[in-house]
Amino acid sequence: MNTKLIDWPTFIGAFVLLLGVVVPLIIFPEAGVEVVNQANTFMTSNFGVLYLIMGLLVFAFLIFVAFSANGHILLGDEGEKPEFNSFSWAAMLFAAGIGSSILYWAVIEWAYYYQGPPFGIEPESKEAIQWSTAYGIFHWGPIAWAIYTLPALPIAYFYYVRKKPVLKISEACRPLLGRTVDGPVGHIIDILFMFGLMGGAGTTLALGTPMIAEGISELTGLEADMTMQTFILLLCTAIFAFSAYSGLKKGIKLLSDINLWLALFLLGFIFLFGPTRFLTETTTNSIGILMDNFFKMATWTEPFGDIGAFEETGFPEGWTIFYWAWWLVYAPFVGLFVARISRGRTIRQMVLGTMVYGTLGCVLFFGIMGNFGLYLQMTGSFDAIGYMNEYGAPAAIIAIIGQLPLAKFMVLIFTVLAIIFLATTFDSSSYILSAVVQKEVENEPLRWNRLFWAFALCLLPLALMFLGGLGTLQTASIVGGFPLIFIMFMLALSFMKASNEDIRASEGYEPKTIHINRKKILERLRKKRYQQKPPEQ
Ligand code: NM2
Repeated sequence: MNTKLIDWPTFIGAFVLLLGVVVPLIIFPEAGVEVVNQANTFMTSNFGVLYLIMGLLVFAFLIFVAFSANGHILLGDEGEKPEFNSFSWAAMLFAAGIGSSILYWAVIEWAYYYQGPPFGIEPESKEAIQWSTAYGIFHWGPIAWAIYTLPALPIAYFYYVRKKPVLKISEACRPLLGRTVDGPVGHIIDILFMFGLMGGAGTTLALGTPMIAEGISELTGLEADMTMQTFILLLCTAIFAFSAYSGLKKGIKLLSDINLWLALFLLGFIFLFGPTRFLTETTTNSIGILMDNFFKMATWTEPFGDIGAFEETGFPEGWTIFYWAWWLVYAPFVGLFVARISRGRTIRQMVLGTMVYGTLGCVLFFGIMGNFGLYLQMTGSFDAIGYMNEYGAPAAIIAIIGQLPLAKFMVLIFTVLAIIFLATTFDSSSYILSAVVQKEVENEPLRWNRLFWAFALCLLPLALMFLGGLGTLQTASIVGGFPLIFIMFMLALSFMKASNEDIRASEGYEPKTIHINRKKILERLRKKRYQQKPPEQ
């Protein structure tokens, strides 16, 4: 076992932090639930607005970058063409950023909004239906994808412009922090990034596992209990471990490709054999609602709830704030990946590409799967909400899929899809976690190191599932995401600093202000008109 390559302070720091959270939760589950819920309320009610402001600022910043001089920078050498065509690029982007959670939330998110809408709207009213179709797309839309893209800016810039491969987030802060990243500050940044990612993956794995368990239970008749859930988590780690260990590097790539086709098949099937027109119309309509209310949704803090003027629903804390935190904890990790696949694109293409393609992909899932559930509910053919309130969300998700023609087969496809998604989450997260704790990475992180983090990743979701409750799962991301708010700002500043310096230093660079000479233009126009005149007879 090669241990010389390991950056021990980061390795131990991150693992101790993880154990420091998980062990007390398992030893004192009851007090644990209490503490976790208090942490959730404390963070979201005091600092919730910070997450919302961060979301808006990141969105505005990326639009600014895309259309500024910095947006024209090519990520590569002069004249280089994009390494991947747009379709593969978008597919890889989606595969990296999206996991089993989209299967979970696309199917069921509307039911939560319908029962607990924002803006003081009557639950289960006609108005609530409208919002329930739009909010899912919002939480998986342009702001969310902007959060994903920001860390890709400095990382891609260092990779392809300054030609310095970066695998650590601390390294991406170097232009701003200088030498200090070589000391404890750098370790702290990396540990916080790892802690966030473990929190985010914890939320993903703890949501996905019970859903897979329900799918297997539906197919085999076995009970979806904690034993089965533990077994599933270990199975997914094992699938991944096997492919990592046997050197089947292509194994995971193959799994992601299978996943892409299975997902397209599932979406196509629901769209064609489900209520096609309803799905199309409702999705189109919800895009309109989203565009009309984009900023209202992005800034809804339920401001009058605290003083009793409004009934307090906890909508922003339970949803928008939680979601921004959840995207945030994955952001540096997805950023590393987006950077890697963006060689030969301009910064503007990379930024607009993630925001547009990412959002479109999510619209497909939510528009087709979510509105299918809504359709069943509205037409009275299946009471998804009643089912959810009685048996829980994971069971309701499987039951909704079970309403399709060829029910068993579709549940099988859905479950396999979720399992592969989960295995690829283990693969990619453990890759990054192990790479961050190494001083150097040649081709691949050390095998034992990777397996270590893959198994470490099981700990938090096991504890969270054991405690139970959606709020508990959300807390992992919300708490883990908090320090990342500040790291995001550092990443943005680092990028601006480095790229502005280089732009200024570039030979022949001239500021892009164009001075309009009105006189000349008028003259030219006059000449043109004269030329166009038909020759006089
Ligand atoms: N996000 C996209 O399981 C997953 O889909 C991982 C979750 C941040 C909500 C990402």
